[in-house]
Amino acid sequence: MKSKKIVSLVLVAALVGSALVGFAAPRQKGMKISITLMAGPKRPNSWFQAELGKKLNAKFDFIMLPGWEEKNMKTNLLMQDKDKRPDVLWFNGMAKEYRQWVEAGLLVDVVPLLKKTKNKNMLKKFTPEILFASYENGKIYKIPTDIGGKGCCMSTFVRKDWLDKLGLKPPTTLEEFIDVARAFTKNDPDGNGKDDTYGFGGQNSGSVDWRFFSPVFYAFGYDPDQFGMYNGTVKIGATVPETRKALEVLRDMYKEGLIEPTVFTGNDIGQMVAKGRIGMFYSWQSFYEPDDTSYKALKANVPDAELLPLDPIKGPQGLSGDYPEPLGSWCYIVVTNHNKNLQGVVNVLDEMMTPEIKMLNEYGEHGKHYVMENGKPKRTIAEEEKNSLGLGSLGWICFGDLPVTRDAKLVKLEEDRARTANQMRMEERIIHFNLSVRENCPTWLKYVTEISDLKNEVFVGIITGQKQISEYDRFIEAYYNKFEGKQIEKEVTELYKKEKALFEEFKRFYDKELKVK
Ligand SMILES: [Ca+2]
Repeated sequence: MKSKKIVSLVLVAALVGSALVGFAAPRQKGMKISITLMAGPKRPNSWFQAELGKKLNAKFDFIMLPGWEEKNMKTNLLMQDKDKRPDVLWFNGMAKEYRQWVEAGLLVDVVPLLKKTKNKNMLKKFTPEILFASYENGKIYKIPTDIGGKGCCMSTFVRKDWLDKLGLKPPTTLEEFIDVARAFTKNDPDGNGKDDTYGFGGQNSGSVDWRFFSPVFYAFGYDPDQFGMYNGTVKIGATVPETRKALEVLRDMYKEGLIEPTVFTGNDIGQMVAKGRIGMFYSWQSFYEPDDTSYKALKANVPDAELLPLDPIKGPQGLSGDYPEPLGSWCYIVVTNHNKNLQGVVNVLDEMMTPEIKMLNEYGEHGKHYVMENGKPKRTIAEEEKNSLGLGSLGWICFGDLPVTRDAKLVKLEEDRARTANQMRMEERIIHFNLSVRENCPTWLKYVTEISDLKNEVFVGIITGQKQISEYDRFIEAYYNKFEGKQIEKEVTELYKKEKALFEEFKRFYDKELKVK
């Protein structure tokens, strides 16, 4: 009897021992919260999961969503099963499913819960613009996340060292932009004696993306792929007469050989920048970061190479702009009816949205996983350890700026571009809808694929000299006749008016119910 007991004690000790080996982290206490996660290394039961629980006094169950292809299916399965339904769900897209969850009563209105949180971290961060897409009839069922952006992620860039070498100034007008592009193409700016550089280039990840042509299109006021206000009517940018003029400029530039041609066939812009093939381009602001892979590779090839961000190029009528990001979010979290302590869940979420937790998520524990040098965190662990610790798991969920000193040049670039992008938004030359275009504009929905295909075929054809500019007029004719363009404009303009009125209503609700005083 006695020996049997000893054996079982030994067994228990062995089990506890192995459990401790598996979970080097301390045991979790507090309320249980399950949450689905999409970002990060997708490691369940990680150090980070336990550490987060310790900090927020909660026992977390991280449910990792699979890749982009399967995430919706897994999400649907979890939501359908009342036992497996997570307390907090991360999602993006899924408009139809979201509607079904709301109607089936699976989601919780977080308005009264957010108002009762101790520090109101979320409410302090949410502007009416950020929250508007979540609002319906006095309720909020989805919480926008990943909202750290400053309003614009892109910029025009020029090779400053090439400008210096050829004795040129940074271009400000479209005329100067073309002159610089010409010099970069024809005057051997890299000094290798070979005709191997282009004035202007852009990215093509499998299809033509007109955003990369923004310096020319925006100089004429509009984005071919975005809605904008035109003489009191909301139109798609491809159909306004100014866009025809932009196409003529691009056609002439292409004919002169100033545009790097793989922008129409497929390429990797990072490689082109790194190899010094193009002298100007429109792309992500992250190219300007000293740690950027492409910039570093460029510097390794040409030590005095320098990328300079430019204010947007001004067109003949003085118009210019940068691409404004939509003000809402691309992803959300919802609180489901699964947990018995809903206020507790929202309290924990609210305490998750702090710079400290953001720092823990990105870098781990100070002194153990990173050190601070000149106000900047520096990892002291390898990439693989970062993953095995589960760092980054709360990506696209927790928000708040990292409490670190940022490069003044980068901060200025962000502010400058936010300003020039916001100008484009204020002048209503780019309109992002919060209400669903899909639900409100049936005619647009009916033809959008055909319109887009025809536009791409005609625009690429004209720029590359395969088609005459008169093909643009045929495109417009098709837009208004075959694709019922007038009806599209009517529906989209009505949507814009409806949205403006609803936003005013929401702002009154926000000021009364949600604004942190
Ligand atoms: Ca050359």
